Formats: sequence, structure tokens, C-alpha cells
Amino acid sequence: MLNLKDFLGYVADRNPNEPEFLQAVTEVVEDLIPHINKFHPDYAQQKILERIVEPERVITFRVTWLDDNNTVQVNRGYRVQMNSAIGPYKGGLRFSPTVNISILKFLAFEQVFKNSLTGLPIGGGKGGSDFDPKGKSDFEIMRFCQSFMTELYRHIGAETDVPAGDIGVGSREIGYLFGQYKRIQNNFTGVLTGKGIQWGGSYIRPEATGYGLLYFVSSIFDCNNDNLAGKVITISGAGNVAYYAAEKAIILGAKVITLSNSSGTLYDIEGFTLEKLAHLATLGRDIDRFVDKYKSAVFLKQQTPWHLPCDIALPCATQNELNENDAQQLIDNGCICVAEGANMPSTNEAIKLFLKAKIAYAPGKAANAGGVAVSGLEMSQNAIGQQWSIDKVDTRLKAIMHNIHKSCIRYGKEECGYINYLKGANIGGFIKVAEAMKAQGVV
Ligand code: NDP
Ligand code: 2IT
Repeated sequence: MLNLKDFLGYVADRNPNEPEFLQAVTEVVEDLIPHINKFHPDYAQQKILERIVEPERVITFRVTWLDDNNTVQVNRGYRVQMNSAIGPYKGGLRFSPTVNISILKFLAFEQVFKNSLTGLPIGGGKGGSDFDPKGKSDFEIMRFCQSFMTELYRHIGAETDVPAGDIGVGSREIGYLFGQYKRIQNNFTGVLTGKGIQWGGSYIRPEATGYGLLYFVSSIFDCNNDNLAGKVITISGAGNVAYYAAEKAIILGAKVITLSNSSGTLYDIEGFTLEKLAHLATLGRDIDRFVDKYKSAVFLKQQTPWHLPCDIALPCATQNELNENDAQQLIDNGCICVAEGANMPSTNEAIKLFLKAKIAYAPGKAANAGGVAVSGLEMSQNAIGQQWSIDKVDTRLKAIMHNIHKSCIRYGKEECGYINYLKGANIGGFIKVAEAMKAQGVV
């Protein structure tokens, strides 16, 4: 029999100074251990949990590059190859000064379960660098990406490990990374996803995480014979995920009242429109300048959106951006659904409050899986040398999100009828990986 406290002690001892990784493991094994003890003593005997928390491989490397003043700069690059039981390692690259091994291990760990939930044959990985893209020139970004790939190329491949974007890595960076990979390997192959539409990319990949999030939220409301029309939504972040989440929410008739970034929250009491979003996109990180044009909006400096009354909250910025106090305020204000576009945006204490209040809480590994799902579809298109239409990809994305929702119900529906999406996603994502690991022997 596995014991939760002993297991967490074991993980903490083996991974000192990795609070985010420990947080992610805790949130998953709290659901898995009772399930394994009850239904799968074979997994305990095979030490599946001890194996699944141990990355198959962790690569760290030096990244040196010259800035625009010809000064030598030194950064650190990483790739965490977490689990390849069901397919090649797959997961994004994050460029941010906050990147460290704890954060990349938590992201890679979450990715294993998320990728399994998509139903596609993709394992889990994550990587990145402590490089700060903010304030860098286009040429500096290019030189950094080239230097980063000059080491990373030997560890990845279309059937080995397929990175993509994450915070600080968008289509521009994927372009520079791909260009350098192709130059070194002399091989035009689907080694990265999120590529440009003219050179192997998939339609809907830029939109996929945000759109998929709203498809998942729609499934939650469908279950209760409700829909998103007129629902008030608060969103954090103003990057890739937040932007397309807002766009789809508006298209589905909801009223989106906030977007945010690390400088504060933009609050538009009348709600954003597609036209307002298009204007916001021209402002870059200076989202506070939005209020110059639209008088219905105010900028709440250094504030998060969680104190504002809403029906649905969509954290789409970063990990641990929504704490216990925020969760209590959302519940007190009548919020009925929290769905995560970001990875691990809610602290474990906040999650406990959502579950206790029995509001619909959709964890990132289920709700934001649309991005990696369309990455998986991009890999398929590359493998067969085709490019599918917008409609075809969007239809498949909807079906994948719907199926993830079904998996969550399968393993997360409680006797009272409440759906514990966290438990459903944790167990639903785990079973397939555990079975594959068992079948492949002690490796
Ligand atoms: P982007 O770099 O496009 O945007 C990130 C946004 O979050 C920016 O608005 C940024 O503001 C804000 N942000 C970052 N850190 C903080 C912070 N500490 N406090 C407040 N705001 C912050 O990244 P993505 O939109 O791609 O990623 C957002 C989240 O979604 C991440 O958790 C990522 O792991 C997750 N995700 C991304 C997927 C993808 O396909 N891109 C797929 C699934 C999940 P600022 O510019 O001021 O830093
Ligand atoms: O967190 C995520 O799922 C991503 N950053 C997307 C990963 C991918 O391979 O598309």
C-alpha cells in the first residue's frame, strides 16, 4: 500500500529546493494514491509512481551569445525529457528570467498527464532558458535562439522530442529555432510545432490553447443545460493564451471584462469587443495605454483581476497567480467556474477551496490541452506531408476537448453528482501512461 505522506516525503528528499515540482506532484498524487491502493496494487508493485516522478533525462547547457553592443552574454538552457511511454517527448520552451529546474520539472510533469488526456501519442517534456526576451532587439532574439538550438538540436528530433512555444516563445522564436535546426541538420522535418503556416505549421495552432479552453468551458456549461451567453468572464494575462481565450469567449456571447499582465489589470466595465481586442494587440506590453482610446476601461496598476465579480474566471498568465485569498473572494462573489488556461495558476490551497465550495474547477492539464493537441495534429500533418483546412483542425480540436471533458467525468464524477475535474484529469491522464510503462518493462 502506498502512503501519501511517505511518498511526498520521499519526493521532497530527492528533490530539495524544488517547491513548484513538489506542488505539482502533491496535487496529482493526492488523487492517484487512493486510486492505486484501491484498484491497481500492480502499479505500486511496479513502482510506477516512483518512476513517473523521475525525469527520464534532464539536459542543461550553456548558451552564449553576443548582444547588440557586442558584449558576451551567458544564459542557461534546459530540456526536461520527462516521460516517453506513449510517444516522443512533447512540450513547450519557456524563455523567462524566472525559469529554473523546479519550474521546468513541474511543467514537464503536468505535460505528461495533459498529453495523455489528448488521446494523441505524445509523451511529456518541457524546456527553456532563463533568458529574458523583454527589451531585446529582434537580432538579439535571433542570435540567442540560434545559440540555444546549436546545443539543443542533438537532443531533439521529429520522433524523439518535439518542442513548441510557451511563455516568451511565440512564432518568431520558433522560426529562428527552426531555421537553425534545419541549417545544422540539413533536414526539413517536424522537429518543432507552432511553425509558420507557409513552412509546415498547422492552422489554428496559435489560437488552439485559448479556443480549446473555451470549448472545454462550453462542455462544462452544456452539462448543466446552460451556455456562455451573457456570462461575465475575468481573464488574466494578455499573451497568446489569454488573447485567443478572450476572442472565443466574445464570439460565444460572453462578456469579458479583464485582461492583465505583470504591470496590472485592464478592466473594461462594458466588456471587450473583437475591435477592442484588435486595438489591444497593437499596444504590445503597454496595455495600460488602452484607456487612452476606450473610456469605459480603467487600468488597475499592480492588481490581479480576482477581486472583480464574475461568473467565470480564466487564469491565463502563469503559475501560482491565484492564491487562497483570491479563491475565497471569487467564491464569495458568486463565481461558478474557474478554468485554467495557464499551467498550475491556482495554488493547492486555492484548489481545495474551489473543491470544497463545489464550483466547477477545470485544471490546466485538462482545460489548456488544446494547444498541445493541435501541436500533435501539426506533427501528424508533417508526417504525411499535408496541411489540413482550418475547419478540419478546428473540428478535431473541439472533439479532443470534448473527449477530455468526458474522461474527467468518467474518473471524477462523485456520488452527489459533483464533477471533480481535477481528480478526473489526474486519473484519466495517468492510466494510459501507467499501462504503457507496465507493458514496456522496467525501464
Ligand atoms: P505569453 O508569453 O504569450 O504571455 C504570457 C502573459 O502572461 C503575458 O501577458 C505576461 O505579462 C503574463 N505574465 C507572465 N508572467 C506573469 C506574472 N508573473 N504576473 C503577471 N502576469 C504574468 O505566454 P502564453 O500565453 O503562451 O502562456 C501563458 C500561460 O499558458 C503559461 O502558464 C503557459 O505555460 C500556459 N500555456 C501555454 C500554451 C501555449 O500553447 N502557448 C499551452 C498551454 C498552456 P508580461 O508580458 O507583463 O510578462
Ligand atoms: O503547456 C503547454 O501545453 C504548451 N506550452 C504547449 C506545448 C506544445 O507542445 O504545443
